[in-house]
Order: sequence, then C-alpha cells, then structure tokens
Amino acid sequence: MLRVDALQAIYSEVEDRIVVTIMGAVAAELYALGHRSNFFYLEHAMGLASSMGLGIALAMPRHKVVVIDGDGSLLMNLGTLSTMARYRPGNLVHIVFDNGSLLSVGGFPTATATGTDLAGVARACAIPQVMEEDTPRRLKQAVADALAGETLTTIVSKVEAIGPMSFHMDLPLLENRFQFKRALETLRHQE
Ligand SMILES: Cc1ncc(C[n+]2csc(CCOP(=O)(O)OP(=O)(O)O)c2C)c(N)n1
Repeated sequence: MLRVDALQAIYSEVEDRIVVTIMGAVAAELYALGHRSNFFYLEHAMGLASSMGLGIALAMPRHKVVVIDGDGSLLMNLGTLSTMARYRPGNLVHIVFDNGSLLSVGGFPTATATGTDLAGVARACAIPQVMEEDTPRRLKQAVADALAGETLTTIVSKVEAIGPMSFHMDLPLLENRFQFKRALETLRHQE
C-alpha cells in the first residue's frame, strides 16, 4: 500500500477531526490532499505527535483526535504507548504508517525492518484496541469504526517506503500553530 493512497482513503473520515501528524513526508502528503485549520503538522519534535494528541484528547474529551504517526517516530517515543494505555482516552485514534524506514531523512531502515512488531508492542502496553490494516479500503473502515466507537485505538498500517516528490508545504510552523489553536478554540466554544 502506498501511504498517499491510504491517506486519500481516510481523508473524508478525518477532515473534520482534530488531526496531529508527525513531520516530513506524511505531513506533506496530507497537506497536499487538502490542508485544514484543524490539522497540525508537528515539526521538529520527532516522536511526540502521539503525546500531543493524547494531551488534546484528554483536554477535549467531546472531540475525536486522530494522530498520524510513523514507525521511526513511534520507536523514538515507545513509552507513549504505555502512557496512552494508562489514560486510555476513548476519543483518540492513533494511526501508525509503518514503512520500515526513516523515509523523510533518507530512508535508513528502522527496527520494524528487522522484526520489531509495533502492533504487538501496542498490545503489550495495553492499548485496548489494536488493529493492523494493510489496504486503503480496510484502513478507511477501521478508522471509521474507531471514530464511531469510544475505545482508544492504535491502527498499524504497513506501507511502502515511498514519499512525495516534494516535501514543500506553503505553511510556516507558526502559522499552522495559530490556525490550529483557533480551530481548537472554535470547537471548544461549540460545546
Ligand atoms: C529528535 C529528532 N531526531 C531526528 C529528527 C530528524 N528526523 C525528522 S523526520 C525523521 C524520520 C521520521 O521517520 P518516520 O516516523 O518513520 O516517518 P517517515 O519519514 O518514514 O515517514 C527524522 C529522523 C528530528 N526531527 N528530531
């Protein structure tokens, strides 16, 4: 599965949700599909998109939060899985695109390329619902089901180590940060 096809498939499920992504290739791919003020692309702080998503999910329990993670990023912050499982917000959906690679910085192999099983780690950390979906159609269904439910979910999707032609995003970090903050405030005022 190409990650860009997976993103295309889930776009309609996540476009109105609070979305936090890791930086790099996947951020550029989602941005190219259509930026929304409720999307935040966490630059620089590798590994912490899930931690940021967890904080937002706990602070805004009436809203669904989707984190789009990568294998290299998750491996850098594996403890996030036990922290997520400890607080287990039912409004958090954690999608991990596992391409076995640090694609955004040149494609060095990660530990999932040598056998680490992130879905297994998530289960061992007590994430209550862990799924593995490797086609766009199945992933879309899994995301829809997780968003319709009230159970903290991690979905691991194996994808090819292929990224976009360009990582350019015409959106400076600070602009994204202010847009996103206002989007969250608007959601809060609707409560
Ligand atoms: C603390 C830290 N270390 C390293 C980097 C450089 N860096 C940016 S993206 C990236 C790779 C991310 O890998 P992964 O999560 O697997 O996503 P992919 O690039 O494969 O889509 C790295 C190493 C960084 N930004 N911060």
